[in-house]
Amino acid sequence: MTMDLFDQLPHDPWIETLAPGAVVLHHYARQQAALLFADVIAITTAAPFRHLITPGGYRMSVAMSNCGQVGWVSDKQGYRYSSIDPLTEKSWPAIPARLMTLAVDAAQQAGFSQFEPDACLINRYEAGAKLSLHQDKDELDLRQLIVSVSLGLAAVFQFGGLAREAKCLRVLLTEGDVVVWGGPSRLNYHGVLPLKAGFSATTGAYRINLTFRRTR
Ligand code: MD6
Ligand code: FE
Repeated sequence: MTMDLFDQLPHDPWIETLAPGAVVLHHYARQQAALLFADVIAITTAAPFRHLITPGGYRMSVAMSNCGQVGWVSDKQGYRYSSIDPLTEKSWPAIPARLMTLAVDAAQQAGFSQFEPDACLINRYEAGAKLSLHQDKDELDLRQLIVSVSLGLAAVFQFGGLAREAKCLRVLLTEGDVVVWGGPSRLNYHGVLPLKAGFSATTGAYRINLTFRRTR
């Protein structure tokens, strides 16, 4: 009998299940990372990254932008989706074809057909930036999944339960990792721990995360 050591390693991309309906397709988009980042640069040239102010008056450490028919915005009035970028007072740039194809293919890979995102929120983390535990619940139809794509520096993603107090799993999200998340865990609390300083050949000093959603 021959022992093939490669058979004992996870296949690339390898799939990790976080909870019912939530999987990580590790490295799924890695070979496309530089092209995806070029799309992010084009989008954020038209709709620049900005640090939103939460309804409570705090400046978010993560810088954000959007593409798609609507974008996620926050100010003293609250969180909402808006078809106009309040910074430029124009529509958001369209979701580029390469990003759209990636999101739809990843959803299908995870067993969800029929994903038609209308919004993509873009998060940019610098060293020390974090995203506190939250639920994504500003979308109209919470049966719709979310597809998340990470580029550049790695970060620790916390994935909890339906109560803020529930114990969190910790998953390292590295370049090209895609999280496909829907079904019973759609409203689970989640967050990102403060980014460690580093250098990425793709993004330099940053981590970029894209979340594709169907908002209405
Ligand atoms: C991030 N992601 O990874 C933040 N939300 O930077 C999210 O908040 C998120 O990855 C909903 C679904 C997937 C996500
Ligand atoms: Fe989220």
